[in-house]
Amino acid sequence: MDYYSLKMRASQQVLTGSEKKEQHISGAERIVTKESVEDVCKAMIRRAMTHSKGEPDFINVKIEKIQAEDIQVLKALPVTRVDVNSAEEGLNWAYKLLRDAVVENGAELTAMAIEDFTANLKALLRETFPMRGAMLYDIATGTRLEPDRARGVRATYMDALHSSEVDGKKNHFNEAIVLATKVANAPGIVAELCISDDPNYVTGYVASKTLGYVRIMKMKEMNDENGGRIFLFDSRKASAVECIQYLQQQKVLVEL
Ligand code: PML
Repeated sequence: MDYYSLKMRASQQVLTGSEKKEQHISGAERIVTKESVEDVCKAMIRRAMTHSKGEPDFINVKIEKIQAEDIQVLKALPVTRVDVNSAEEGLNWAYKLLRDAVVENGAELTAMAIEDFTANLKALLRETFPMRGAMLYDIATGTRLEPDRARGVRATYMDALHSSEVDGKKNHFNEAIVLATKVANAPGIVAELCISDDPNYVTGYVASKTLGYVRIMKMKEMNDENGGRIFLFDSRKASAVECIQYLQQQKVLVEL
């Protein structure tokens, strides 16, 4: 069977002072069969043109053929949820779960001492807010490993298996479980923390192969556009090059 990777990104030029800057409006990606290519493209363009962030003046759609044998099929991480009464409680849950994941990984050897762990994470999270992609943080050395710190690392080439449906709307959960499953399976990844940058979406998650995908129902206040992703990585288990190569190049379909 022939598969195609479809990627869309839309942006707008905005004037900040005397400088023109490109502002991201919308992005989406799918891996679909040949029959769905046209309809999915149409839906992606509709998504870009009707986005609440504004009307884009640049839309790029990239279509690439993929060989079926180059696709890795993964089982989705098991999903659980944590209901909380406040964003603070949600964040504390996230820090605790990440601590558990790091401890299981052999905490006494990490540069992040357990008592400093939460403070460290809070600071790292703030650093991710302006980044487009995720932070890749090495728990063995306490250093950031993204080749481009402003851009971060982006996990790409993934979709849900058999998801040939044409849906122009963003479904945060569906897209996130696919991404989190791919990330958790990347070489050297210990865990992931995600808070959405959508000001209208307060649910986030912590994920790892051992924790599964833990939805934390509130991790920030409504109307807050600060969000980010941190990939906790262990350089004793794999090289950063190997991990980034998997995140950015390996084609993955996730069985939900
Ligand atoms: C994003 O906006 O890309 C992050 C989505 C997080 C989804 C969390 C969930 O609903 O499980």
